[in-house]
Amino acid sequence: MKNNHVNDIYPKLDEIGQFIKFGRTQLIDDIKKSCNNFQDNFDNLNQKYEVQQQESISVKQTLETVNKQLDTVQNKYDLVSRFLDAKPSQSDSLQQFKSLVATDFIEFANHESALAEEAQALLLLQDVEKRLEEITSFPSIYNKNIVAVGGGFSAGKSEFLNSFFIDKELKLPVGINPVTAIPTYITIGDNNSIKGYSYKGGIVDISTILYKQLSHDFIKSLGFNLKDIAPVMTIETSMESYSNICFIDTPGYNPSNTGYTDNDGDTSKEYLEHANILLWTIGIDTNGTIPASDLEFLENIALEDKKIYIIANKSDLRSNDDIEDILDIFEEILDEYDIEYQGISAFSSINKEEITYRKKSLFEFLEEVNSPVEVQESILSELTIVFNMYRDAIKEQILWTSNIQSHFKSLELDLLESGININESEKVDKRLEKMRDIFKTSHLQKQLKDLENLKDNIMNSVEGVFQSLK
Ligand SMILES: Nc1nc2c(ncn2[C@@H]2O[C@H](COP(=O)(O)OP(=O)(O)OP(=O)(O)O)[C@@H](O)[C@H]2O)c(=O)[nH]1
Ligand SMILES: [Mg+2]
Repeated sequence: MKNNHVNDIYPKLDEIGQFIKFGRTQLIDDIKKSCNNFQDNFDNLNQKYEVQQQESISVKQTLETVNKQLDTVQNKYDLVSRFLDAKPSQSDSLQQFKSLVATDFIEFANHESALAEEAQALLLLQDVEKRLEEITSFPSIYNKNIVAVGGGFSAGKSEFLNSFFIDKELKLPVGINPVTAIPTYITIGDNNSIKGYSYKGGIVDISTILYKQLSHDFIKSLGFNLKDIAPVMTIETSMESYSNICFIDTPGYNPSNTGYTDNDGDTSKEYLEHANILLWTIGIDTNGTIPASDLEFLENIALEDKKIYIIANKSDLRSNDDIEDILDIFEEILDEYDIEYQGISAFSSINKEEITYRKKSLFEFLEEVNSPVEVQESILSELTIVFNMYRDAIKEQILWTSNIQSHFKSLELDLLESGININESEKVDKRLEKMRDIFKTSHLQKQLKDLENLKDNIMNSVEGVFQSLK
């Protein structure tokens, strides 16, 4: 690059040379030489400057990369420490219920001997306790019908659920490698909300940006299985319908063995087994039939009390003729395997459309299962059954004891009638007094009262648990 100021000097020097006709050409040449040297130095410096500028750009880029890596490490560290630190939410009413069962109920049961099925009653109470714990941990889920989405890895389970989301900013992570690692409950909500649940029952808020990264690859980069400390996630987002449904996105039951996918099959099974409604997804891009391993998996989960609906996903990648043929084959196999299905939908999750269906449309099926669930009523009536069992048993015992007492009375009268006055024999009198004492009903009447008190307290604590969710 030429320095403009140096360039300007040359014509001016020539002008001066002509003006001072003293033959000072030597001086002018010297000045020109100095100017040339200056130009050379300037060029050199300029080159160095450009090299340094390049170096500084590359240093900046390296710094940016390092900063990004640092951010990622920091985010991972934050996430893990938040999960480890999260405390379970405490509901006073739930604590009260637990203590009523652990102390008051046990004490009552120890004193009471009328009920033969005591163990069954305790199991029922423990089951209610477990359900109340779940309800307080997942308040957005308790009154919903659970619809689990299952299937082989990459069948398009997550993409299928994404097709219901209105806000495109929020997406379940999808991809061609095993993606879904942590089962996720999805319910309708006005705002996006993503929460992770720690192994201790604590809750961690997760940003949409971080959530997008929570794939098997991310977990692999952590170096340990995040699922061990964060076994489940929940998402609330706007959907057009399904206010009474909670979908569950599950990991593929048969992932290829990369990263921490080993127990995905167990996780998948656990969640699918607990759901009453099952959407079984098969990617018909690669499958023209129901894979044998799918059938084997389905045979191993109790389907009898479940409604199962089949999604023939990725139908956009097949011709209409192909789709009809595939659905024919699906129907044949399902019948052959005695799997009672509600319907089959040839669906495209990418295009969010149902191309055709057998038996019942997917949307009709989902509308059908979108009915309200009365959890509070069902728990209260379960508890009522337990207390009625006790009440009936105690009442029966009171009746039996009263019967014996009246027999004693009759016996006394009979003896009197036959001329034997028992009051004359102190021995007989004492013995009878003891017998009357054994067969008195006052302690049973007290148990009945205690039972009513216990019932009131337990019922109130359950109502308190539900009240705290509102
Ligand atoms: N063309 C087309 N591609 C789809 C469709 N559904 C899913 N895909 C693609 O298939 C790939 C796998 O989809 P996912 O939703 O991640 O599959 P998945 O069953 O959740 O997989 P895992 O969580 O790993 O078990 C992704 O690249 C999706 O974009 C569809 O209906 N049509
Ligand atoms: Mg998935």
